[in-house]
Amino acid sequence: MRVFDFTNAIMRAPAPSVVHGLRNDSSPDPDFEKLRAEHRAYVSALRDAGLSVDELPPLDAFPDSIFVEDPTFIVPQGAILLRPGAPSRLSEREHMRDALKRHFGQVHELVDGENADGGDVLITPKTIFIGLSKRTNRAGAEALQAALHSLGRNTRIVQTPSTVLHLKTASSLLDEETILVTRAMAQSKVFDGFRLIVTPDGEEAAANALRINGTILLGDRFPRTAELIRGRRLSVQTMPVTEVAKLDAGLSCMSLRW
Ligand code: CIR
Repeated sequence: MRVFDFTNAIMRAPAPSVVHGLRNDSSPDPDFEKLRAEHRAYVSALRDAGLSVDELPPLDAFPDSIFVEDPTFIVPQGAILLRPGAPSRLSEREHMRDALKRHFGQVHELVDGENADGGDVLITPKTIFIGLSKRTNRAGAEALQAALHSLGRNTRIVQTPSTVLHLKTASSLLDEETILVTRAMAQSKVFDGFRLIVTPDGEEAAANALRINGTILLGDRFPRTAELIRGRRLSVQTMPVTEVAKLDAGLSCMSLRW
């Protein structure tokens, strides 16, 4: 199954409230204008790669709503409206429904008690990995698994390392058989059978990279990771994500792609 060929994306413009987004530590608030510039650079990178980007309006009532990857999950066969595990993010899903229906004939929905964040879901050619985490519970993972099976996709439920927010905070697919991972993720053995590239010490946040067609988008603070990826003859485009990182986010979180 081809998993890097994208023609479409959904994104949401940041509202000023984004600076109050959730974070796990006491990181300072991001700077709104700088974060907006990072978001614009990301939209441009997707458009330059040939994607048609449906950019949704800002939602000031939901600081984390630019991270559209979490309330929704998309494969070319269909869309699933998830239920984010953070209470402040749950109703973001209500603001994604119309956008999903604009693009997909069939939209599956998780129901009360089934929590899953799209950040916990990694697509690989043969299997879609669903990570159990503080945001994704077993009921949510199993409901998502059932929805994906009905769309003809194979899945596996695994454990997200307890040190990270989401499965994809610590992993991203670089090519059909290679995954960029943090050391903790590599030690978990979840991706046994894949070739693993481990982020160098101090560059763990690089693990949330994003391949769009032939290019890997990577944060610009990770030169050693960039070198490792280029060493595998893959093309890398670096982007600023310093402000977004203050909200425990990276490159996959800001778009839905298919
Ligand atoms: C949150 O804690 O939900 C946001 N501040 C960050 C979400 C990042 N999303 C992702 O990794 N898919």
